[in-house]
Amino acid sequence: MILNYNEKIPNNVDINDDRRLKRALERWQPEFLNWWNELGPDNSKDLEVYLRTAISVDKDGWAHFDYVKMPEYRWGIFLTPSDSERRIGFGIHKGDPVWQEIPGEYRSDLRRLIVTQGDTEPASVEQQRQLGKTCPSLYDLRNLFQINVEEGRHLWAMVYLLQAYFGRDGREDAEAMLERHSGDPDKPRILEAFNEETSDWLSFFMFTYFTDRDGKFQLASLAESAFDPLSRTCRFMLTEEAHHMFVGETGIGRIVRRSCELMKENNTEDIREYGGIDLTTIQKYLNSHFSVSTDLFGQELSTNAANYYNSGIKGRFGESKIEDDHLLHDSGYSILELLGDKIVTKEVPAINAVNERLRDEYILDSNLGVRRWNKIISDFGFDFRFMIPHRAFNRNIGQFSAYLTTPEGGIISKSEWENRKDDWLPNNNDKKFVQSLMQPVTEPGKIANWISPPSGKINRQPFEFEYVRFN
Ligand code: BYC
Ligand code: FE
Ligand code: FE
Repeated sequence: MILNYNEKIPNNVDINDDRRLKRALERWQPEFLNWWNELGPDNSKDLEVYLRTAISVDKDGWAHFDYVKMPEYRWGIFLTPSDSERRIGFGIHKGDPVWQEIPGEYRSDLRRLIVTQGDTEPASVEQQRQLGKTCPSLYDLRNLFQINVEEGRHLWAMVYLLQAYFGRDGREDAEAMLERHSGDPDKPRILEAFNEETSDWLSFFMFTYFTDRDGKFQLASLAESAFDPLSRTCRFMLTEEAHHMFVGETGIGRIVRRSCELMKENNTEDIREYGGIDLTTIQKYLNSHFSVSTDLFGQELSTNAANYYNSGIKGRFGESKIEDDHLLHDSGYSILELLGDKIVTKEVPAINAVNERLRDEYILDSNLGVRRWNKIISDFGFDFRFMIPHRAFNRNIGQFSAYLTTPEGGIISKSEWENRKDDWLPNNNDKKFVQSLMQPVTEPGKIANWISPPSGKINRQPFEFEYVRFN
């Protein structure tokens, strides 16, 4: 299915057939552009960026590459093609045809999920607003902007659902998406991980590795939804998400490679004076981003999640591939629990543990890239290994938020935490050092000293390609 770009708002959902919807979207479009110009990438409006634009929603060959000025990017509304045979895969409505309209009793839950999802998208753009000024190369600058325009499109995806299916409430929600801002003390973004500025590129790569990965798991769960337009929207968003996580994984991998080179050349682990980021510091950033992202899965035991599951509006990751009754009325799931000062496993009703199960899958998936980073280190012959901290470490949501632990998950006192936290999380010194490395490199083919060049290409263009033109 080829997408139509002749429309003011590119789409494959026939918005022309619905005058009220079209009006609402056309009214929202200039507000979105105002927001982009005010809170999107700073000082970027005249840059010509070699961007990928979706031209079809098919799995293969959906992308077109060209230079675009970002305010002229064609943000649109794209859903994967509908499958008229699709049936609800789980919960009490299992086996029924999927919904094209929202049953009244699920309206508020669905609205809340869509608003929460939508809110994260512009939030991430706001968080990354200043990063372009310190890019390590044009290749990286282009990847940052690609992610930013796609997160903008993800906002469009959720705003479309709100405006098409939730009437006046949805139109108000769409406005509010542009009124809450990351880090705003009065009107912050909804989820905590989206209220901190991403102020350096090590944080950016960790964010796209760990936090965009929450996006992957949440979107995949929503892609199972009985509400078909939500499912189809999320399926298409997932194809874009893959690139965001790729940028994170390869970004960290390239930093690790460069650090290992500097360690080898200078015969020391302490490579700061040679302008590299020592592996210990990278581990601290990993600890921080992993733990903040782990919070995004909610409480271990959640009646919200149980209700979403029962009613069919949010499923499990890979629901159709799981072999069970897809009802979860009498199955169990084992979770970690605190018993005194010990962390033990405990069997709970599976339906209450849907959030924790998703967090489990997320942690498994997070480990894969970490293993690849460790392989780089071992190939250099060094013994250092990155480790994903225990899920109890540094948490703000869920039962573990009441406790302080080591990265290994050992429960410790407040005074021990105060003594050791600077060894586990980036301290002011670390942040100052990392920030000191953030000097822009914008000459084609050149790269900052703290990161190695990419091995891959973008649309077969080499690293030396002029990915961004400054006119
Ligand atoms: N922060 O029953 P629970 C992405 C609240 S990332 C603050 O566990 P639920 C992206 C909760 O609201 C993907 N509050 O909640 C990445 C509830 O409040 P009430 C984003 C929190 O609803 C990078 C109470 O605690 N998508 O796309 O099952 C760049 C009880 O909790 C938090 C989604 O999140 C928190 N972290 O789970 C760009 C998907 N956690 O009811 C983009 C949509 C919990 O007591 N959202 N609370 O007032 C959801 O599915 C759910 O809202 C959550 C929370 C999984 C987030
Ligand atoms: Fe997104
Ligand atoms: Fe993303």
